[in-house]
Amino acid sequence: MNVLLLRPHPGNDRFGLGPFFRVEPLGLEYIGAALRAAGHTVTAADLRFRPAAAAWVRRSRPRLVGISCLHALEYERVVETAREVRRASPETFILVGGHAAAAFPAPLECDAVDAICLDDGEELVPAVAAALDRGERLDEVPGLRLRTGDGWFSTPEPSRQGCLDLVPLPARDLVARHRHGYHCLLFKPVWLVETARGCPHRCSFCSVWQLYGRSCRERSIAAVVEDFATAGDAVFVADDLFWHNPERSLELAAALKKRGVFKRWLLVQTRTDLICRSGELMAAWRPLAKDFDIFLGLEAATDRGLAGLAKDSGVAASVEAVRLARELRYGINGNFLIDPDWNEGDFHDLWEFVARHGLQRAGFTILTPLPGTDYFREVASRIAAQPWSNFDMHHLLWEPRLGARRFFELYAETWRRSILNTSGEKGLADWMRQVRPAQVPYIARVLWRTQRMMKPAAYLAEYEATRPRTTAPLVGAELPAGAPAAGRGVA
Ligand code: B12
Repeated sequence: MNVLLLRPHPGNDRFGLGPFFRVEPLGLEYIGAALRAAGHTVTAADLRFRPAAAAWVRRSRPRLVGISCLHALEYERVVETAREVRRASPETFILVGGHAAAAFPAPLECDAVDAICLDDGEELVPAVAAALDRGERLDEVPGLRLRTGDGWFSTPEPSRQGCLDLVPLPARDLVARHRHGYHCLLFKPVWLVETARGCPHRCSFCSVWQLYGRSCRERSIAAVVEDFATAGDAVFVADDLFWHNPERSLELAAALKKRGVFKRWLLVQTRTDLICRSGELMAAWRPLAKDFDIFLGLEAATDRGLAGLAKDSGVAASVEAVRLARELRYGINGNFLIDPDWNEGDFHDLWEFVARHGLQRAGFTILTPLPGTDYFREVASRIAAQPWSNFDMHHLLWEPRLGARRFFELYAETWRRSILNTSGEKGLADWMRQVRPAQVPYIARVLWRTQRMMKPAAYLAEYEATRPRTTAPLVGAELPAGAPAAGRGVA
């Protein structure tokens, strides 16, 4: 069967680190490998480079189209893409999957979509293809939301615990033509590698642990080593919590070293308390790359703030983790969350913390109830209707305590104190010195776009343009009955 896999343009990367990151659609590459193993012919298109879904449909004549939906902010674009595919080929079966689709499928339940995948795709997509091939009904394929003449219903429970080694290596050749367009920060081209999936912690803003029931699944050492060895020089590790299993992580570092793997750049994401107890591990990993960055969920500048986010860690761990990582010559990036309920003092506390610990490389996102979290379930029925593209953690979903104008002034000021401000401590020339001459136009373009984050008027204009004009809730009926009426300041 001909299968077409599509990665839509998210539609909204005007704010945040979006312009700094564009990575390959790794989930689709794994699904593509699984489909090929089952004998299907696979085409993949990354619509972020050329947004022409219909042209790809005409060219590849698919019986099945899979569309990925990673982030809640992409729901509208995913539905638009499904409509475009439907118009181009009314008989094609349209399946949507990916993190946001599985965590909260409701916004995708429309006529343009035939089914939504609530599980990993490696097993499920070939199962859907096989059923379509045999002309069978899909009711018995587990892990689907399925459109029928009587509305949407769920097929048997998904496993959500499938083995990550089912497909050892992604089919990276599917989007190889875009390799030089994939980039992270100053590095281009970049490879995305996954060694493990899931997280056992319970941060209130994160939808990952809630989808996977706090589980952590690992790929085999042999598969990961092969993937690293065949990937390029700059690697972003997609794992939700890197170094989670110390024994396995030490074993992996040793196996990579033995294979002679050495990268120009590595980026991993992890927690501060984990770093504090992982000195030996960190020392073992550091020689694997010339530059090695860690993305840390710093989240708040006070213990009270961290406790409010169920972070189960304190600022002492944040400070110690930063010290330890720097001692081992790791670069520290991170993120802080800014609560719409903040007063002026809260902003000042954050600025003071950032300055005191030299955390100007961190980013700042607005605390947002992301679909798939308990926080979302608590407040969703009282968030007024607005575009899902506002769920990019740089928009306000309701009027903040300080009022939108003042909030955005302080939010923009927070970004102005970061290294992304080219009028600040790190000027344009300093950035240019860090890249090869051929990369100067790219980095200049990215930085130029990023300056928008330092302009309160840019945020305010979007807030005014998409601010809810009615009191109709964003979602209602489909939320679990009796969801608690917590949350602050919600419309
Ligand atoms: C890489 C990544 C990014 C990359 C971009 C990825 C891309 N391709 O464009 C970057 C760094 C740019 C990014 C940015 C952001 N991200 Co992001 N990102 C991730 C991350 C860490 C890994 C995704 C990944 O590739 N995993 C590896 C692959 C192999 O797994 P997978 O994608 O889950 O694929 C499997 C299944 O989902 C399924 N599947 C996937 N696609 C499809 C398609 C079909 C048809 C089917 C059937 C199945 C299927 O099968 C696959 C194989 O098993 C996830 C974390 C996560 N666990 O999902 C967060 C995550 C998706 N991001 C998140 C967030 C919040 C953001 C930001 C808003 C953060 C910010 N601070 O600004 C921005 C938004 C940027 C923007 N404006 O577009 C949240 C989304 C929450 C939500 N409910 O919306 C996540 C879940 C992180 C978290 N802990 O909460 N992100």
